[in-house]
Amino acid sequence: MKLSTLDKFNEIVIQMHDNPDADAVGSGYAIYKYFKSKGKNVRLVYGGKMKIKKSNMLLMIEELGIPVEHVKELEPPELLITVDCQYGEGNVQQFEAKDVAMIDHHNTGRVSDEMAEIRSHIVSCSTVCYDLLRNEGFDVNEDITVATALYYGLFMDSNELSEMRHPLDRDMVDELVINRALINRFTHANFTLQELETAGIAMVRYNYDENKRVSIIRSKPCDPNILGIIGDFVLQVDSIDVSIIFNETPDGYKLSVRSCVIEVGANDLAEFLTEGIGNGGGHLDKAGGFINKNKFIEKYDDQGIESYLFGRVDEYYESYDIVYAKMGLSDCSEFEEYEKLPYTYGYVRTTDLFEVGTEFRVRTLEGDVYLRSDEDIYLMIGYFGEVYAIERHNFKKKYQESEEPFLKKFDYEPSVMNFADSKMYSIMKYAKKCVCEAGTSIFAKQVNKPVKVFTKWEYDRYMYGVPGDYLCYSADDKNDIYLIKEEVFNKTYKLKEK
Ligand SMILES: [Mn+2]
Repeated sequence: MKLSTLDKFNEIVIQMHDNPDADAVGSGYAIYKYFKSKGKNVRLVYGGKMKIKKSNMLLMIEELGIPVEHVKELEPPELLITVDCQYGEGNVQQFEAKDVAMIDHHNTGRVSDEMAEIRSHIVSCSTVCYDLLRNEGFDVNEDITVATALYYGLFMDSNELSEMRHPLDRDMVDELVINRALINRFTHANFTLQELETAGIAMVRYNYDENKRVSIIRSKPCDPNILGIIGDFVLQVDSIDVSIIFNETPDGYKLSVRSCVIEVGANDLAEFLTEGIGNGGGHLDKAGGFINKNKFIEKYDDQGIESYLFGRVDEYYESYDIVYAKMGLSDCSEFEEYEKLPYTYGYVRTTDLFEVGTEFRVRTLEGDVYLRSDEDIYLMIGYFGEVYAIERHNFKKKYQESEEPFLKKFDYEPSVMNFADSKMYSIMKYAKKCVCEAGTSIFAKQVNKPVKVFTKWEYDRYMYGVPGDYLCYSADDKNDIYLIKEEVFNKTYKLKEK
């Protein structure tokens, strides 16, 4: 959905879920400001029995001057927009409206269309709003209260930024100019005494696997941030290396994962625990995730969530391989030669982006990579918009360069940040088409257990492959080792005929 498709409406009500949290208020306020700037008649409301009473929320609304209204009934507006929730769901009072739009990041099975923007891989609805506004050229930094509200929304939905999953979440943190002192004040008015008790009870009832040094703790329904706090605390126990804290929500389970050992990336474990039934991710030490209840039941029937988690952790620990590209592969016997299918990709000359020698960061779906612009370094833009660096001589061997612009649209547009001015630049502007030369080949094998690959490029983390993905190395550089997702591989390579 493009936000401007809603510009044709004049009487607009933005509705947050009942008992709104920081993310709902941050999202609602930003969207409210957008329509205000268009001269619309707009209101920001929530329904339900409860009036907001958490002290951090009251502070947020008061200090940022957010015009939130608690309503019992509503004159049907021309357009109702639900934010951080979806019309007709249990957590949002249903009001009549002539038209309804939705902006959300919860996974209910509904997908985006011209009246809905639903992105469940994004950790906060505030991030989704930030992206919608950015696409309209609306400068969220023009008003510090808007930037601060969006930031606080993301901050609270990502356990104080520790469980961010998507590069867009990180872009937003980098770009927003906020009132940090205020965020600090909100943070110290975060929990109620009752929540302190909930945390205490959860910690007393821990489950523990002493061989793996893993603890799994179920908490009563609570603010998701409590989970992270319990996790951080539990991880300080001398005999615990990894902790998983979870609670039940109306539509699923919210998880918080913590790890203090390098062999277990909290983000990978969160992804693994939620694979196929939700989504998860974050950082190596702190991560979060969500399991959709319907999908869980569909796949695991009547298995209890605790036993699922313990079983899944076992699977994760069972084995994964580690590959250090700089050291090469010890055994290449099972690799087969594959041919790249003719396909048009994008490429960018790093010297088109910045002057030679400029240090910059490329942000991709797989993580950040640090580079220096050089006539010899190109960036490739792959099938799903994934970006990776390639040396010019290797590029020339594999692809046919053109000066034609590469105009493909991606879900996440890869961006680069120049360290000199800390500004972000879209690389798509500089992207040109290239077609892979027939006969370009690589060696690959499908992996049957998880693998962690430390590539020869300086990523801030390892690449993580799951069974089904392909471990590859290029025919002319045995140290150029990397992973390709099964889905991408099947669409872009075929077995070479002998
Ligand atoms: Mn939210």
